[in-house]
Parts: sequence; C-alpha cells; structure tokens
Amino acid sequence: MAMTGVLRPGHLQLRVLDLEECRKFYRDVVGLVDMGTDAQGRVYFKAWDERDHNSLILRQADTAGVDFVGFKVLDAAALNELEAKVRAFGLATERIPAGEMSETGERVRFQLPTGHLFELYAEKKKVGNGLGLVNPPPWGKDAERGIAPTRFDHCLLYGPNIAANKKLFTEVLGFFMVERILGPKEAGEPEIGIFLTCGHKTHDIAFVEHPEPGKLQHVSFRLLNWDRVQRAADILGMNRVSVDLSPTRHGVTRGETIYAWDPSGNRFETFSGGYEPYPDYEVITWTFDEFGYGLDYPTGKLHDSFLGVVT
Ligand code: M3P
Ligand code: FE
Repeated sequence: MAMTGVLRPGHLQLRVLDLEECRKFYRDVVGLVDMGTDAQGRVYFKAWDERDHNSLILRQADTAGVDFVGFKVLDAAALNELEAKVRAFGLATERIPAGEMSETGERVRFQLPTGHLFELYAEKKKVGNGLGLVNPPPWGKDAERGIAPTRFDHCLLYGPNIAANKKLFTEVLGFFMVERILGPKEAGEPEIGIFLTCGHKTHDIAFVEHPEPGKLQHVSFRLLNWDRVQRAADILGMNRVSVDLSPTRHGVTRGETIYAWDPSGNRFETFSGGYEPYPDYEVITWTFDEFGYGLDYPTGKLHDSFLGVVT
C-alpha cells in the first residue's frame, strides 16, 4: 500500500502531577528511552524501536490528561496540502514554529470536534533505534529494560460528536474506519466508538462518544507478542502498579492487552496482536449488547472503570 499524506502517530503530550515520579515510571517500569528535558521543563521519551527523536512528552501540571496528539506526514508539501484541506473543512489551524518541541519541525495544530488538540508535522530528528542501518541485530539493550514496548501505537480519546471526527479523518485526513461500536437499539444504534487507521493497523487513533470534550481514555504502546504482554503483567505486579484490566483479549481489533494507570492516573495500554486491514476491507461492527465481548473477549464483562474513568 502506498503511504502518502498522514503516515503514523508521532507524539502525544501527557500532563502529569509529579514529573520526576512519572519520569522514573516511564523510564524504568514502562521502559521507554529518556531523551532529555527541554527549556520548558518537559521530559521527552521514545520507545526503543522508534527512529525519530521522541514520541511521549511529559508536562508537569495540576491535572492529568492529554495536551495534544501529533501525527507525522510524508513531507512539507503534504503538510501544506493537508492544512488547506482542514481549513476548507471549516477548522481554524495554527502553525507552531519548528523547535517549540525538541528536535521537531513546524506543526499545524487544530482542534477536533471532540475537543482534542491535534497536530500534523513533517520533520522530527531521525536518531535511529540504536541498532544501525547496516546488518543490524534484531534488538539491543533498550529492548530489555522494563516493559520495553517497540513504539507508541495509538490512543483512545473520549469526547462529544465523534461523527464529525469520523468525517474529518475519513474525508480530509485520508484515514479509513476499521471497526466500530454501536449504541443501544432504543437509541437507533448510533456509532459510539470508531477505530481509524491511516496505514495498515487496526487503529492509529480511536474515539468514543462522551459528553466531556478533550478526554484521554488511554495511550497505547506496542509489544512484540503475547509472551511480552505476560512479561509486562509480571513487571506491573513486581512494581505494584495499579492495573485496570489484567491480560486479556479485546474482541474489538483482536488486541492482546493490559490496561494500567501511571502514577498520575493516566491510563496506558501495552498490547500485541491485532491484524492488518487494507482500505478496501469492510468495517467490522460490534453491537451494543456484545460490547462487553468487544472489550474483554473471554468474560464479556463491561468493566465500569473502562467507560467511567478518563483523564
Ligand atoms: C482497544 C485496542 C473497546 C476496545 C478497545 C480496544 C472500546 O483499546 O487497543 O484495541 O471495547
Ligand atoms: Fe487501545
């Protein structure tokens, strides 16, 4: 599949209540690579197999949650073209100068109908994954410290009017919908959950309908396989981390997953599995009465915290 336009999730800036505690947590327990601090005091991380300088940014704040999510686009021409399309769609855009975020080029920022700040950018310093580009080994030292996910994979965001987000992502940004969750029959089965990709994954971003705008349900990190998910569960237990959902299978997207909370109460997921959809695939639908199986396939339980707790 030719990939032009929007390439992939690039970065997510998270608000945390205690920066040093969370820095240790994301470095030693999650096992991300600490890429340093900027002049504003924000802390930068990358996952070991990512090749660009950063993907998770922590900012000290009074409330937990997500400041913004950024997706990388192919080049400056794609950035200009997408900005014009977003404006034609009716959203105001803002250019944030290169260097405002460490090692990151100019960003085009706009607010999604669900209230989240979303960014596109074309440049971030290529630092590599530490393995080199000629005859590289399959992994190195950073692949073993803590949970050690390979990359920032996706996020699930909660907010109002996901129908407008769907229109923006599918008609303007070049995404396609892979799976969806419907609301109750009595309500006419509106879409209450949408899973969208700009590439070849089950989701690069997902939205669930929620009255409050701009909320984070989880930020998700990719693991290589189910063994690594079980190893991640061991590491969470060893570190007495608060776990929301212990290792299980999602029906939705077939992911093999764990959800847990960081020290500031932001939910994160470490997962493997899924499948590789193409743009010609028809959408998979989960009906409301089977939503529990979408979330937790073996038990079919609709865990209250999953729907109720967001930051
Ligand atoms: C994921 C995922 C629901 C499933 C969520 C799925 C809302 O977070 O990564 O596949 O049931
Ligand atoms: Fe997820």
